[in-house]
Amino acid sequence: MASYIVATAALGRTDRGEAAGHWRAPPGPLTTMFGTVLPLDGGMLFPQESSFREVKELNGLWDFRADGSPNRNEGFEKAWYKRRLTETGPVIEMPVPASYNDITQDPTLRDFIGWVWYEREVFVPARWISDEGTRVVLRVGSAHYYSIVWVNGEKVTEHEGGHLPFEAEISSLIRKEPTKPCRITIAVNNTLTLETLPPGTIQYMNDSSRYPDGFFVQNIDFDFFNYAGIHRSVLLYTTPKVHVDDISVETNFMDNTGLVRYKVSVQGGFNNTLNITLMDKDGHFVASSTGSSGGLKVVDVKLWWPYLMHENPGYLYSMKVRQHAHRHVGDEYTLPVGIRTINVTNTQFLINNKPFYFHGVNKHEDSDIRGRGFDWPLIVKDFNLMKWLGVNSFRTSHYPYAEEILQMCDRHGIVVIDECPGVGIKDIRSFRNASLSHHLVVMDELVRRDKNHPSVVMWSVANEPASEMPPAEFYFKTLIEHTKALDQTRPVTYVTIAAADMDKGGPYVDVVCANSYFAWYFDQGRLDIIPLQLSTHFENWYRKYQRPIIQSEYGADAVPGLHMDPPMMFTEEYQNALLQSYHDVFDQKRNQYFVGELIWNFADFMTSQGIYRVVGNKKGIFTRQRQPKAAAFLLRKRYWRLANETGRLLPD
Ligand code: GCB
Repeated sequence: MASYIVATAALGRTDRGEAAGHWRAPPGPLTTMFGTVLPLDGGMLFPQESSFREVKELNGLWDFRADGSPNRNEGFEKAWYKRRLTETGPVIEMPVPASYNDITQDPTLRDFIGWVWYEREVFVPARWISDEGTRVVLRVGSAHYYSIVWVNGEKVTEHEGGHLPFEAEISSLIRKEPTKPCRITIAVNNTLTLETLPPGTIQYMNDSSRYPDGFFVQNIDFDFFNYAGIHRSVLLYTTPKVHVDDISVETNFMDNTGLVRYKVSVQGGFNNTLNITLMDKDGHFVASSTGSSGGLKVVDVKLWWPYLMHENPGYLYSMKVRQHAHRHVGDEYTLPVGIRTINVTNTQFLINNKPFYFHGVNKHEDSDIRGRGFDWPLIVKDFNLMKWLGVNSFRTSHYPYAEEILQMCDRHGIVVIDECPGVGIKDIRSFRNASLSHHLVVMDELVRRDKNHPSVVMWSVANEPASEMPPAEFYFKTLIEHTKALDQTRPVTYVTIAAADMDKGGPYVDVVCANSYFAWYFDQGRLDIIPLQLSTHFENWYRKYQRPIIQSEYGADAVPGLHMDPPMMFTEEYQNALLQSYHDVFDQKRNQYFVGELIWNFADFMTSQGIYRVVGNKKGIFTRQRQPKAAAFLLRKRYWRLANETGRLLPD
């Protein structure tokens, strides 16, 4: 069970943090109690088909109902999970995966806060039921924010957190009533609290002369719409009873020889034999080994290189893990493996011992109608746009993205800074032990899911927290040390906006990731201050911490089609001119300690409504529909030039 004892030096006491356990609902009408969750008692391998495993996707239309009762608790009071959802009230059809917010014409559903209920029936193949040696697992790729899952009215799991997968073994349950279809009910609650990631608060408006009875709003301190629902695929998959539960690889090389160190864990039985075989891209044998841990030597290694750094980027070997169990069928799982190293010096970010310069983007999982729902056409279009731009990297601002996206990054050589949902941590009460212990669990879940992706080169534990607050120092020191202990092969950062932030967290991060919005949020319209302010800013960072620096965000809103020359804020000309001024400074620092630039943002994206946002954040260089603004062409020219100057393989 992943729960952490958090020693709070600052408060001088020790407290037991319940990991992702009793999710504390906001006071008042949304209260419901949950059981304890055991999130990390196994691996979380991406489901895959093999001769021994099957996958059945449950995507499509589900029955759906939002619990509009005043306390949002009617579904629990009336046990909606016990019967078909159609028997307890009206339902609508809801696509999965998708956010539910933008699907209907109903503004109350768009801004709904509380429990929504999804249900669908599925036929489980008869042989999955009759074969006692088959293990059947129900998996949800992600659902935002808190989920409870029932199968045929029995609770099988619950999970806190909106961007990471969770699953439950349901073999014995479906064998109870083998001839009946299997009814899956998933209740999802998007309420954010001071202890959730990201945090939020519910505020009741009690002035009855201005607000109706029970009126409340959800306050958040982050700049994107809190989309909700089942955002990634729901699957049933099988494994043999005795099965490969988890695999970890670490890679290295010396001269022409690569090394893959591996660890495999098997669940469900003993007396296992494990055969590990590494094959190259063409399926040719490369190396083999036996046992649950060991090393594979790769002669004439083909390294995993980033896009634009090598003529053959994203080279992946396949590591086949074949497990034979006494009197059982055995199992097989094949993991793609990229052999590469990451190192950070005081001034450089090294991939395979060569300096790597990030020229990339920050993204969001965000699009019209789907919200944050997984969508292949969008994902492939985004990769094509990134390649057109000459992007070699992106940051998963501000939460973990779908695994399928990381798999594409592995194959295409797109480098990833993998960020957890630690965004908007601004309230001092969100630095308490309950928050910290949940944040630690989220890092456990993130590293467990993404540890084997060669594209992931750095972990980001947070974005722009209020690090000037006294408890922040202990909070981030604990978080960063914990993450480094989980994975000793990758650097760790948190993304900062204010110089004051780093006074506390700076010594612990391996790379300084600094956001800044000169001539936008400050000195509005004054592009002429950028050279001075930006270079002073960089010099101060470097003098103080002697770490490589990445400009992890910079940009300006531009309403597509709005023009003014001389440039004025919100025009395409201003966005271009602001980027250009930043680029001039980047180019001065590039050969010193400055190792990357990530534009904010790849595309326009939805936010909550407010006077600073005109139907969302418009800092995209593409519109939300993925059409280029003028800045896309500016950046494209620059990135291809940078690729030629920095990306070629430097001679030894
Ligand atoms: C930031 C945040 C990002 C915002 C952006 C902006 O510093 O990290 O989430 O969207 O600024 O446009 O204000």
